[in-house]
Amino acid sequence: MTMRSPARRTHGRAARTAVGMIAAGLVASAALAGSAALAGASSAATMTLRTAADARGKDIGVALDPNRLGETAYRSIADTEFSLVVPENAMKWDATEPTQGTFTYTAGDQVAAYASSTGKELYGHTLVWHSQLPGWVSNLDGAALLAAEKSHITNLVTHFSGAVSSWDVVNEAFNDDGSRRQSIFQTKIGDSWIEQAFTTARAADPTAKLCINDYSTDAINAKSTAIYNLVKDFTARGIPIDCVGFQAHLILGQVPGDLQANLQRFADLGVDVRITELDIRMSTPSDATKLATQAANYASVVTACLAVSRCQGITIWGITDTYSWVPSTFPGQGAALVWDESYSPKPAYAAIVAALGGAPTPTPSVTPTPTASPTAPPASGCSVRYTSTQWNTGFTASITITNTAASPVTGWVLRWAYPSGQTVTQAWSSVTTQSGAIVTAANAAWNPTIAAHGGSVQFGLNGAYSGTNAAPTSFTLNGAACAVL
Ligand code: G2I
Repeated sequence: MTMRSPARRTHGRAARTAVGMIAAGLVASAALAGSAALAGASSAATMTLRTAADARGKDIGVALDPNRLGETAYRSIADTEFSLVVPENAMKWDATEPTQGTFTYTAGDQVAAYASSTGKELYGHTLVWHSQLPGWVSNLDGAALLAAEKSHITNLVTHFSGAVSSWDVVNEAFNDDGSRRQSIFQTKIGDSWIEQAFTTARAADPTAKLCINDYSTDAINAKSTAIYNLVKDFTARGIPIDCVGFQAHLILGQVPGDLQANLQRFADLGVDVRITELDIRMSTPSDATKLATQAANYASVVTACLAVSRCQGITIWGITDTYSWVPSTFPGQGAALVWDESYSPKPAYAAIVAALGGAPTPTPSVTPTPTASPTAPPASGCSVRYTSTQWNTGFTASITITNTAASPVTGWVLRWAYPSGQTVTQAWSSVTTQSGAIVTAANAAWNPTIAAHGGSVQFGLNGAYSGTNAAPTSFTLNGAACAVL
């Protein structure tokens, strides 16, 4: 069998992890220097999906449309949040070989250049797929089609050799019942079309990882078992295959309970696994309850991947809901991605960071070390707005403190009691600790001041609850009671 561990891929992972380690080191030094507040603030200020995933040694990827890179928000999120890009459409057959033997790499090259210039891994998608085929392919007989398949693979893999670290060589080759999809490749070439594709790709670039990719294979079911059996068969016969992609185009509330076990059974065959096209759709419009469920669902997928050491990472199938493929394919459904149509992060964003272990985690047993000056005067007027969205056993809260007094607050400590046994698991933009029901949130190093006459600060937290999740009914700011909005 031809398993391998490409040096280029390993270097990329090591480099990104090193960045995470440096960040962690800075946090540790700050804490050692005696400022837990600074530690929390550093971590919160720099935390992105990418820094959180890097620290866990996982890729966090996005399907990219190079035509959108001119949009500031799109570009900025792509730049900051992701460590891997996959062209959503730019490397497909219709985009790259619209006329037989004539290859157009313009859009694919744009994605490759973007990945290279921003230090991201480039994942190739997809070499052979029954969909988005140019018309000329359908006119070929079996022998000509096999020759065209090999030519297409050889040209693409050679062109992107050294840039693409892994390829979806074959996409969506199976039916839900585990039988082969009756695509043009299957009907005209026969069963061997898949192994011919993998062998051809390996010959064109011996260092790229070669994957098979499909949807509705996230659970243990007839379709995923068919791919499992293909991997076993290829491995036994020495046909190259390195990885299996699980698209995970999921429906709200329907993350398979056996996702982790499914990933693990493939990993146990000796191949890498990856969540390749994650999105979680809902009936539109969205609302706070659906978004909270979606956040929990995204977190579950991340948690499953983290639990499987051969799971390379998670790729989300786009940035903003505006450009998602979902509404045009499933009318009445959408809101499937992590950023909404205004590019605002949805609750799923914080949930993914939290699942990656990225947000600063308070340690309840440690005595709080607020940065508020002991001499800071009690606030003479303040109000607090506390909102939360919750799912089964978790919640995300947003807390806004407004200074209604005539003088600024410099150094703040907000305290409240949780009425129904809630526990804080992560917090950001504050240094938050908990002792029993009492939560103490102090300013981070960078946000100590609340301006007079209506200035405000906002911070957030994730928590766990059981049964009820009642909001706190009173708050004190530097010891003085605040109005509750
Ligand atoms: O269908 C969702 C995904 C399922 N797995 C394989 C993926 O490659 C697939 O991605 C989608 C893209 O997100 C869509 O953007 O594949 C679709 C094609 O089946 C893509 O849609 C196509 C439109 O159908 C075309 O009309 C359009 O010209 O995108 C093309 C480029 O914008």
